[in-house]
Amino acid sequence: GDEEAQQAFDELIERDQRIEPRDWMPDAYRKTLIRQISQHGHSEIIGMQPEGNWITRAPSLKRKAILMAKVQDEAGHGLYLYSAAQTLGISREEMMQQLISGKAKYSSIFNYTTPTWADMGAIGWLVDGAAICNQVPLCRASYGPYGRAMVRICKEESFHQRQGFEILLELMAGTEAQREMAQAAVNRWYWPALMMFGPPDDESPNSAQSMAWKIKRFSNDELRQRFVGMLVPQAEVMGVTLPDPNLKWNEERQAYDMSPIDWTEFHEVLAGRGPANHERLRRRREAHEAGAWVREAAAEYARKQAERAEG
Ligand code: FAQ
Repeated sequence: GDEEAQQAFDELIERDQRIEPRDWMPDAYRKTLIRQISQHGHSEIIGMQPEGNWITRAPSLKRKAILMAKVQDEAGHGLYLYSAAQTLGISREEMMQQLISGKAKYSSIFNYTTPTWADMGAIGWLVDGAAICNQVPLCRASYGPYGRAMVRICKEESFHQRQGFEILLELMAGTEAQREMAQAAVNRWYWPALMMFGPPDDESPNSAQSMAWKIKRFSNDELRQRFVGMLVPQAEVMGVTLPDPNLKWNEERQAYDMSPIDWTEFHEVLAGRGPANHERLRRRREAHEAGAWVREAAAEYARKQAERAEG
């Protein structure tokens, strides 16, 4: 019965083994995975826009080719993640409806604008950097299809982070105006990147259960600390300043002291009132509508192929 199934599930989690799509799982486990994986997929798909915005204006053919490849990788990540969520019993169509109706969440970070080329560097360095910090532990998530998708995604994400670092490094070795542009982009993206890790631990309603289920392995604040620790030496190499006058290693706590995060801004963005929420959803909706004929043609083609196979 259900009690036995629950016990088998608990044992798999306890032994650090994987839950697979056909295994019995508690409804709440299924629900939280659908929530997190679909939000993650939506973030990748919406996350194509801030950088897609610069493909036609990249400063050289080489930069344009790299940026196109990166944005294509993001589409691929979105698709693996949607596939992983589908193994839990939700359809692609339903997830897409949740996204374009504005019901689904996606990462707060993609609601900020990209006014300069240096923002491409800051996104790669800070946003992909935060993504890696958060996602490397997710490679060990207890749900098999999610953990396995994360392995490939993290490899691609590391390349993305390096290309962002390299854009900023080159700008920092350039003219005074280029250095200022790089610093301004770092100033714009630093705090929003710290917010990517989610609310502080004592205000994170999902953390305790997700950690007990071994979906999450570290808390939001732990990962945020780890991220800052990764940035400090890299900022020194580039010569950029992280925009927090109170950022300092605390020997006693073995952690960085930092200024408080402006959680009001975070909640405003989540409520749909960030700088680009409206634009992001509008463009996603338009693309979905413009793509309707492709989906119809593909479905019709599949139907004919099936008919032929039968006949
Ligand atoms: N934005 O209780 P918790 C990328 C929500 S990387 C929006 O702590 P949880 C790569 C949260 O959903 C970005 N909402 O929740 C890329 C929950 O709401 P709900 C995507 C946020 O799940 C780079 C509520 O607040 N990465 O795309 C945010 O335990 C460059 C309470 O929070 C992932 O999705 C936020 N920042 O922890 C692409 C990673 N933070 O659902 C293109 C996977 C929290 O109860 C270009 N996800 N919320 O209504 C996770 O690791 C977790 O879901 C967390 C949140 C850590 C994000």
